[in-house]
Amino acid sequence: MKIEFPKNFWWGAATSGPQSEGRFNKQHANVFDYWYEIEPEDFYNQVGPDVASNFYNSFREDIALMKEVGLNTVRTSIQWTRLIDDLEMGTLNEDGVRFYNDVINEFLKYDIKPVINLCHFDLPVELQHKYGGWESKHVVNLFVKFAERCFQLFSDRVEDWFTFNEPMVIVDGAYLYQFHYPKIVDGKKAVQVAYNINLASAKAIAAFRKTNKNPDGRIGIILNLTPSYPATNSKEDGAAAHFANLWSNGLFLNPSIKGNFDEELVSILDKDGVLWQATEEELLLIQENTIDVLGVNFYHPHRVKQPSISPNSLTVDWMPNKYYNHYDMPGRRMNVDKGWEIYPQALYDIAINIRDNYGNIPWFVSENGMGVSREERYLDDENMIQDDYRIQFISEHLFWLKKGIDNGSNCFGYHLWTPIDCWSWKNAYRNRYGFISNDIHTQVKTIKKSGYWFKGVAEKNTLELADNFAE
Ligand code: BGP
Repeated sequence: MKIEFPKNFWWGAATSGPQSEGRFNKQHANVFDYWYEIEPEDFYNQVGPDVASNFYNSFREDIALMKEVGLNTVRTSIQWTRLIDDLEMGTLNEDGVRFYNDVINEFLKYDIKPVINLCHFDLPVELQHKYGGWESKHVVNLFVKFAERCFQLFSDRVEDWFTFNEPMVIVDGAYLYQFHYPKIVDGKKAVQVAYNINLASAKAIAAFRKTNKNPDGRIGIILNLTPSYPATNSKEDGAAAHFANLWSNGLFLNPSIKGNFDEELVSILDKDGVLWQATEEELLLIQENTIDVLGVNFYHPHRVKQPSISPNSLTVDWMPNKYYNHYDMPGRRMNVDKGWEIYPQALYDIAINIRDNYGNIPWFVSENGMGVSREERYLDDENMIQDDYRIQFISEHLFWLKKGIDNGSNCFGYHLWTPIDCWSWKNAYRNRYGFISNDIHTQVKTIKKSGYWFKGVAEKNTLELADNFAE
């Protein structure tokens, strides 16, 4: 079976500044740099972000390898902590400007479209300590200043911009479930942070519309969408899944695309006494500055069931999961290394949801992928990782994505996480995701079987599936 994709489809991969560059020559520490300094034992094998995949030093060789695996677009992010010297004034760091100019030009030299994101969890830690980070609207304005500098410097060559990657993860990780620094547990603060990041994104979009130099320039946001499916057909499980979708997906999707927050969610947060502080002026700004394009990170679905305690019973602290419980569905397919369910059909559901409920906005899969640990298990005699499982994983997701496209969803691309195995937050180098492997001790990079395979798909713009391919 051959499946052809739309013309000019983005065949690419995504990484981020903090996960690939290394700390070399960086003026400021971000929250993860700092966290590693004070609590290295929180990171897998105590490996921190100091070297990452050495992209700061080896970007020319790395981009040449990305070309070899056929990528026509690559996303990375500009680090606030590298580009800006004085965070209040927004003054530029000379080496930071030089570095990002060189990187962008190198991508263009190979005819790879650079897709640039502005915040991939990497808030300068000084702003966390001084102002409470995203809890503060002053930090929102400093971010917009940084964003403006990026548009002024690079929008002559960069067409596709994104304000944030997975802002929901900042809310969950830093303010609810303690997997990001500063590991606060505070539902009310979490809700305010979500609002403030929505505001920061809208303000950055407004700045883009004033400073962008490129007639083809577009701006968007990258959201991790995890469709929530109820455990059973019961009314209670249905309500749990409904709330989980409003909270995990709608909190950023609605303001980003429709310019307002879902009324039902607002009234629940209000009733629970945790609603954000907002002004009329800010809400108008959010309304007027919606995105042009959407990036969707999809890894796994979310199965939910009714909460074990009644949402109306008194609890000391507000947590969103008082409205739902996670449900381990028996018989689900798992990526055992990462502990995530594999359910490619969800990509079809996402495509149809965007088509029907979000104005069929142009979107792309901005991250999808399979993290595998101890991947050297799959090395063959020629030193190549035989990652057939990754080829199967990508094929299945592309299959369901194409069904969504055939049904009218406006998807224009697919990016794997990640081009070259990179450092990953608390998990450091545990799970490998790339088309290209990286020996973290020698920084020797080698194309995996999936890299050569993907090149063929990208060149033909066609996915070829075996006759016995199982959906
Ligand atoms: C996404 C993030 C990426 C990357 C990926 C894999 O949520 O946007 O930055 O970290 O997850 O994560 P991990 O390596 O922890 O499995």
